[in-house]
Amino acid sequence: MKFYSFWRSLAAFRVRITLNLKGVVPDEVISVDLLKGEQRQDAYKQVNPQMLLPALDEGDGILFQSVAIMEYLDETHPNPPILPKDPRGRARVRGLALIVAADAHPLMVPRVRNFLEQELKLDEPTRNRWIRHWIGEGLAAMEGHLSRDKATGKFAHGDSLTMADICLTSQAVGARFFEVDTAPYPTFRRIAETCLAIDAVARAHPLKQPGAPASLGH
Ligand SMILES: N[C@@H](CCC(=O)N[C@@H](CS)C(=O)NCC(=O)O)C(=O)O
Repeated sequence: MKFYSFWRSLAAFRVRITLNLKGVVPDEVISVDLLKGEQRQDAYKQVNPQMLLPALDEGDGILFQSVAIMEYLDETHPNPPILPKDPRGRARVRGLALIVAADAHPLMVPRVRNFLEQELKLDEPTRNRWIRHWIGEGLAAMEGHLSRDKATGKFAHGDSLTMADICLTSQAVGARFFEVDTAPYPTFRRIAETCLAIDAVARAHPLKQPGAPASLGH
């Protein structure tokens, strides 16, 4: 198994958590440096034409998109499960996961930030306003669901960790990277803290990966 990853990638973080939870160790972790734009070079474009991390290769065709990869790992390594058994629960967990993976996180990735800077010529404070706005919208949406729904427990769905928690945790770390205060979202924050205290999650943290700085300096 080859895992294409980068320390800072929040989508790769989601897959790292899943791999750790399931005790799967890739044979090779290939770092694609997003800060140097390596994802747009031919070598990686051959791997993933979308030029995004993460990607997983088990020798029979590339897997891409973190949610699809997490579900694949859940189906191939069922223990511990990261989706509930019941259809309604699965739909809720997928919905919460997609608030992050499909709606909030895609608005803050390098290709969007680069376009805002290089094509739209937005200065750094304006770009940061964009990023923080969309992070805040995602956090508010998550908090709205989590705080009102009886299905929320110790974790986002009941008392065991699911794909919703994995995505939630990635966005909590993203909020930290961009200095967004999560205090207005107490249920979200509580669950993120619970998840980050779990060894499989803590070990997957972006700042714990090879090549990562000790901190982001803020
Ligand atoms: N929806 C995708 C998002 C993938 C994504 O945007 N990955 C980022 C890193 S977290 C990336 O590779 N960005 C490269 C770029 O924006 O140029 C997923 O969940 O896998």
